[in-house]
Amino acid sequence: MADARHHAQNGNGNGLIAILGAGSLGRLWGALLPAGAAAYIPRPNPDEKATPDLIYRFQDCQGRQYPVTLPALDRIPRKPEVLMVTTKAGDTLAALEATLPHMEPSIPVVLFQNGLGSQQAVAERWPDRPIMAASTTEGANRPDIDTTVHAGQGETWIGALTNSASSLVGPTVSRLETSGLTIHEEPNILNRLWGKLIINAGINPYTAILDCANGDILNAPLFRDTIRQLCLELAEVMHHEGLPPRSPEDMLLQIEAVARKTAKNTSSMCSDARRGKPTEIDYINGYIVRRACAHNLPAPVNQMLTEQVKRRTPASQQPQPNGPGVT
Ligand code: KPL
Repeated sequence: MADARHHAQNGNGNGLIAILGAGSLGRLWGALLPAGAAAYIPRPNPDEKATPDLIYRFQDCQGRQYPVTLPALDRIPRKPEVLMVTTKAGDTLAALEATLPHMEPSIPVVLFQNGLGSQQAVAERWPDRPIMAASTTEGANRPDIDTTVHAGQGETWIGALTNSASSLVGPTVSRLETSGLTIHEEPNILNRLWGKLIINAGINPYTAILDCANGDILNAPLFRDTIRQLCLELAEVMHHEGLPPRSPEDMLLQIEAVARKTAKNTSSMCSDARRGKPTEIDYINGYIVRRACAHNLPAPVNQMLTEQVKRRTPASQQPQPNGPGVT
């Protein structure tokens, strides 16, 4: 198998793109960015002297497979010029606390987390750094530990969260476009992230509780009996957050359309729950509950789904949300 990445644009002369978080999404970008342009940031490991390269098999959307070797950042003499953060929402703040002190204050940081809450916590923690958030519909999964599959071609939107990020969104998008993926500048990234939150709030917890594929929620009594109320709660909270109005009816149609389109998929939350891993419930329905609370609004369906998903996850594995103060 030859490494099919486009060596022509190998990033020589440019700074590196550093990837923090080597899950499916981080490995997807690691495979698609030009060879030599990206490196991964390993977890701190005091026992290990030499950090190994990350070696895995990558399968593209056409089913072609090739090997990828992603070097560890600490073994490359070039400085990173962009930091992509592809950690789980609940791990992000701690991962950045360990990483950012070693990075130039001017490096653009692009947050790829699901849901909401973790991105604002990072922007509040480092308000003077150029922090951006990304919303992506690229689909990637890892059917086994050594393989990453690009399961569905999507699009990515990137927008500024802090003032100093505003002028850097364009250059960062151009740099990441060397992956061949479709990326847009997004002037209102929070609104875009709320759009994705609607879908995740209306699909993910049901799949985790019912332990089923996305399409199977559509006829389940739990979904049918509560989804309208969930959409009403979302519309109220979004209105109080000052976001452009969206009708609960449209939200329902959108949720059902995505559940049908991805009928055979196992959602990220169902997959985490099945593997006994921490889910991102605190950044999806749990975030909606926290925002509802902040506006003195009831959110009983989001609350019930949050509690039921947590009941499925062992207590020791539950993530800690970034606190009620996070907006
Ligand atoms: O984004 C998703 C997820 O699994 O987190 C959906 C849209 C539900 C697709 O599976």
